[in-house]
Amino acid sequence: MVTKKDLVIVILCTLCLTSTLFMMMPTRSSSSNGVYDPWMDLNDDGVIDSTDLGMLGSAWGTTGTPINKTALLLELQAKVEALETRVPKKGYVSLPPAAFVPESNTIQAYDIREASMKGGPSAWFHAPLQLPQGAIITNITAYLYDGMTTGKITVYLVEWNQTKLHWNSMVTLDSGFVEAPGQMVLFNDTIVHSGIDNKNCIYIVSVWFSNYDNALLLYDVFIEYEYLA
Ligand SMILES: [Ca+2]
Repeated sequence: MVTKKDLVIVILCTLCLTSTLFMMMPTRSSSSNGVYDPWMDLNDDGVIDSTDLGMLGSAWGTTGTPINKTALLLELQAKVEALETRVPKKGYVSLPPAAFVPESNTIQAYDIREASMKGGPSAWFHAPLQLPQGAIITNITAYLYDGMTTGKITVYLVEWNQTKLHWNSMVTLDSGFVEAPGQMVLFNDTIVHSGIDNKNCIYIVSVWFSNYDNALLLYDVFIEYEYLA
């Protein structure tokens, strides 16, 4: 509790110190001892004057837990440096044909030597995708062969949200019905719901073959992502 008597003493002390400081200023500023100390500049205005002294006077007699400001500054600096060094790392997942499970009543064939698979008619294949929690999928590439003008292969990356009970299509790659370019590399870096949330979601790569034919083959689905180690 600050009494009136204390207040009067503080004001008198403040006035006394202020006038002393003003008297000292010309001498001190011209001497090597008058070095500006930012810790004493309480209102951070670049000058130590009566305002800082007044603030000190207002707080006169109060008590509390002291802070080692230099240690605090060094601790904050260390934390900032640690955050700055946490640059995202790149990760890669390659799904070979053998990673895909065919749906029932699907004709399918895997050629291990050529690392390819084919399926049909209207065949679905699915492969689970397990990535680190918090990873961001940046792009997906499908390596395939489409030599059919009447057939195509479609690759889907989907997310099943078990909390909200609905599917999210993240990206689709399609070789096209009309085109028959042969060897293809399909690439897409526009991924929707690209952040991996393993707590609430599961992730699946699904492939659809319109026909069972040597002219429709899937070789590899390649996924690139970023994560903080
Ligand atoms: Ca085609």
